[in-house]
Amino acid sequence: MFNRFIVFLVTSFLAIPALAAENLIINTDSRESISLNGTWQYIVDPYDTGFYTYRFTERSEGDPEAYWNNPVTKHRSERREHGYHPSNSLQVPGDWNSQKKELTYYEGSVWYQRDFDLRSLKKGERAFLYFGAVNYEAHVYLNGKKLGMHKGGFTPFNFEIPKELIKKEDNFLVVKVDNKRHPQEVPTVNVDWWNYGGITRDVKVLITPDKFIQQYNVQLDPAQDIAESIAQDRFVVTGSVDFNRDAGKGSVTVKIPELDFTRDYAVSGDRLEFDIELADLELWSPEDPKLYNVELAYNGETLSDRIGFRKIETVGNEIHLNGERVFLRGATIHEEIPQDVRRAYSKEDAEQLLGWAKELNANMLRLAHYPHNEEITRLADAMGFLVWSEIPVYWTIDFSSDEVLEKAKVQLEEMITRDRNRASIIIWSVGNETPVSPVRTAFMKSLIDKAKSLDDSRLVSAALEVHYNPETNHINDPLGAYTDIVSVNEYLGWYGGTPDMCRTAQWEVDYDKPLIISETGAGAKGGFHADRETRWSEEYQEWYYQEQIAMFERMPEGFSGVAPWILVDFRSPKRNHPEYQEGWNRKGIIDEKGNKKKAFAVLNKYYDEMEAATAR
Ligand code: GCB
Repeated sequence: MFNRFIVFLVTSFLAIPALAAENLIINTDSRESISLNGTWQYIVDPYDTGFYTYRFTERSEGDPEAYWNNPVTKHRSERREHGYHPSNSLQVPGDWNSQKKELTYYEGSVWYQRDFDLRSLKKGERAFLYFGAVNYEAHVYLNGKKLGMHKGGFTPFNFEIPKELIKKEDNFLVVKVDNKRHPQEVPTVNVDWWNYGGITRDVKVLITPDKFIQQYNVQLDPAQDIAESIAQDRFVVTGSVDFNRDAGKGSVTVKIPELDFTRDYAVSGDRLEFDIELADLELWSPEDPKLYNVELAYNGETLSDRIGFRKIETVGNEIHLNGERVFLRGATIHEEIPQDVRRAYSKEDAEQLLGWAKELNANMLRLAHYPHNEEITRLADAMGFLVWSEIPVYWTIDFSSDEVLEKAKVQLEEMITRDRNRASIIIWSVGNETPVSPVRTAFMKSLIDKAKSLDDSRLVSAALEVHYNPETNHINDPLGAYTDIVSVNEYLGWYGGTPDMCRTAQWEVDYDKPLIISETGAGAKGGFHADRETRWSEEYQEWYYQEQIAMFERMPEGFSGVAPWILVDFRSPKRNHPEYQEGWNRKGIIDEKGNKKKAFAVLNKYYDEMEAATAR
C-alpha cells in the first residue's frame, strides 16, 4: 500500500502525471464529501481528436486544442474547434446510451466536463476525487492538469487533488471516458451484455484529514470454531485498519455502541490490528440479517459502518453458514433496470432488483458478471442475501498475457477492498465459463491465490462449463481443483436438446467439494403462450424448470444450490431474433416490463419447499 502511495508522491512532485491508480478509499459515504453528481456537459469524440494531435501523438498539457482545456477566446479572430455547452449535457451517474438516442450503440470516447467550487482546505486537510465507476477507461483532468488514468468499468478509484491545483470556485473538471472493447482488456470484446458507457456511478470530492483511515476490515474472526463460540457465547471479532500513511502517534477508538463496546488502540506505523472478545453477539444470516453500527474514530474523523458478523466455510462437500448447512436459493442479476434500459446505480434501483429476488424467495444473489454498485451490496447486507461477487474475466480473455492478468488482479483487488466489510458476500468469483487449457488454468489459479491472499475469510469460485454426454455429464474442469466450491453453468434442455433430456441425465463430479449450479435457464418472450414444445413460449421455459428441478433431486451428494439464469430479461447485442429477442436476452423469469413469466412460480414453489426442507 505504502509503495503505491510513494510512487504517486514522487510522480506528482516531479509533475509527471500519476497514472497508477492510488490506494482506494473505502466507505466514502461516511466521510466529508461534495457530490459531483448531476448535470455534466459532454463532447462525443469518436476520433479522439481532443486527446491526439493530427500526428496521432498525445497532446501536451497546455495545448489549447486538448479537450481538457477550455481556453478563453480573447479575440474573434482566434480559432477554436471544441467547447462545452449546456445544450450537450448528460446526467451523472448514468450511462450515455440510455440518455441520448444517438449514443445508444456508441462505443468510443466521450469527454465529460463540469465545474465545481471547493471550500478552502484547512491546514493538513486533503482532497480526493472519487469515482464509483467509469466504464471503461477514464482519464481525469483538473484545471488543465492530468490527475490520473483508470481502467476497469465496474470498480471505484480515486486520485488526490494536489493542493496547488485547487481553486475556491470554478474548478474545471474533465473526464475522458472510453468504452471501446479491446482484446487485451477485462472483459474482452465478446460478452453477452450491453456495453453501457459513461460515468455510471457516483462522483465526489472527499475531504480527509492529513492522516486518515483509508481502508479497514472488521469481521468475525474466520479462524474460530463457530460451534464452540456459539456454545460458549464467546465470539472474537478481528479488525485491521490501514492508514493512508505512517500514523505516527495517535489512537483509534473502536466502538460498537449496541454491544457497549468502546476501546482505544494506540497506533504506530501504517496499520493497526486488533481482536475484540464479545458475548451476546447476534450472528448475521439471511433469516436474521443483523447489522451492528461499528465506529472507527481517528484524527478527528469518525467512520461508521453497518457490519454483520457471520462465518462462512465449506465442510467436506457442504457449505456452512454459522456452523449449519445452507442451500443457496439463487437469483442472478445484471446491473440493469430493464424498463428504462439503463445501468442501475441508485438505492431505488437496488430495491427493485433485490425486491424481485425476495419475492422469488431467493436467499442468494449472483451478481453477474462484474462487481455491482455499492448500493446493491449494502442492500444485500440489510435484506439478508448471500452474495456471489465476480470480476469480468468472461469467456475468452487473453490468458497468455501477463498484462491482462495484472488488469484482472487490479479489478479483483478493487472489488475485494471496497466490499470486504459486507457480511452478505460469501463468494468471490474470479471468472465465468473460461475455456479449459493449461494457460487458462494457471491464469485463473493466480487470481484465486490473489483473492485468498487479500481475503481468506470467504470462499472463492468461478463458473465452469460442463459438456453434455448421454452417459454422464462429467464435471472435471481442472480449475475445480483450486476453487472452494465447484460451480457449473448448465443449460440442459436449452443449449443441448429439449428439457426432457434432464430425465436421464447423470452427473458426476471429480471433486469432493460443494457443487452449485451457477446458471441454468431457457429463453421465453413474456406474454408469448403456446404448447410447451414451442421455443420462446413461457410454457417451454416453465417446462424447462420443471424438468430441471426434478433432475436436481438426482444431483450428487454435495449439491448445495442453484442460481437460475436470469432473474430479469437483459439487453444484449448478441440476441437478434426479430420476433422473440429484439436485442434482449430472454432468459429472465421476469420480462423487461416487470411481468413474471410462468417459470417464476415454478421456481418460487421449489424455493419455498427447499426453504422448508433445509430450515435452520
Ligand atoms: C452463459 C453466460 C451468460 C449468458 C448465458 C446465456 O453461460 O455465462 O453470461 O448470458 O449463458 O444466456 O447464454
